[in-house]
Amino acid sequence: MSTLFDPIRIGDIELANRVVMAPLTRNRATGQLPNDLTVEYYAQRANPMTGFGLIITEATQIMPEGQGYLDTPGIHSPEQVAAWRKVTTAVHAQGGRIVVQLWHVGRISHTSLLPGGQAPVSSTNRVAKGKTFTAKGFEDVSAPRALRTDEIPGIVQAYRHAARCAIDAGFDGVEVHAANGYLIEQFLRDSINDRTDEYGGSIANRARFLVEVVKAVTDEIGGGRTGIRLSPVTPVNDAGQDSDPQALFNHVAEQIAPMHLSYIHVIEGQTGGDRNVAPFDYQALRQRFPGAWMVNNGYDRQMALDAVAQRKGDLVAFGKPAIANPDLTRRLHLGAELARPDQKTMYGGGAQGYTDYPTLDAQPA
Ligand code: 8OZ
Repeated sequence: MSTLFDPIRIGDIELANRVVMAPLTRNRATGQLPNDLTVEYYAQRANPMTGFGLIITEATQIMPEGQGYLDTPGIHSPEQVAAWRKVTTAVHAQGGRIVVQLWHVGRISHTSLLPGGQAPVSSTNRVAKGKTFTAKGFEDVSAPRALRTDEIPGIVQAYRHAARCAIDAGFDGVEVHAANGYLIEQFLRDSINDRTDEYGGSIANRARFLVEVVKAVTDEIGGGRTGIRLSPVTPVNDAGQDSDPQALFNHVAEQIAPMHLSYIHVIEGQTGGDRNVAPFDYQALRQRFPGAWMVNNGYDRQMALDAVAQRKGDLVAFGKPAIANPDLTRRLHLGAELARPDQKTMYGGGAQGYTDYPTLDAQPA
């Protein structure tokens, strides 16, 4: 029987344990570039003897038009590849593994963050109810412009290019961010997508963009280095609820199954909140997918141990605990107390609340 602390191979990537650092937006990039603090932050969490078997980076935009918040990093320019290379080198020096999360926010953005002050793009021109974080603090998201059908191949190509950049930067792979009400979910859900072209209407049409993105990324870097994050029922970012999430996501799992992805990373319930926000049969998805199954959302030690022992998941991703516990795996192994993250330093700022959380050993007794 496998435990949370046992190694696992996911696609082409060998992991020393099944404790995963979830993607966490921290808004500390310097002009869309990871910096020395970013290197230190990920390196602190990379040694699998104490830290994570796999690190998933913070959400990282695939193109300038895909940015939605202040000071998030990109993975599309030579400068960004060079800057991320320092992160991957430091993580690998600790024996760790790291994939980059590929992100396009779609309509969850603000004109002040976009090239030339342009409108965000989406599946729709209906504005989301919600706020983003800009240079002026929290502001309402801007009204989007629905992508023309002939623009969609260019976005798919941008995912492919970003995946190539990720491999050039030394990442072990990528995670396609198809969750939390961002661009891919803006196509998936009929609570948002109001298109009349071949990217709207039926489930197959609404899933077309996701399938094209995953096909392009796997063609470029291989399925064994590609994971995907899904959140079938989360309402965050004004995603609403699809009229039939089970049928929609069953179809998604069936479509991506032949591409042999390394893993699906599923957020159970409302992201960072109620795990039972809406009924959904996650195991029905899992049965349709041949790769590793990564579960996420509010897992504590016992839930994580049980999930792997009872084979409900192959891997468990931790968000907030990863912020405050660089040695989370060691603490889980020992049954030690977990430090809690400081909400005030979660988004933006410097080293405080980022690289200064102590390990158990470094803690004053
Ligand atoms: C919190 C703040 C900003 C962005 C997500 C990328 O929800 C995010 C995000 C989370 O997936």
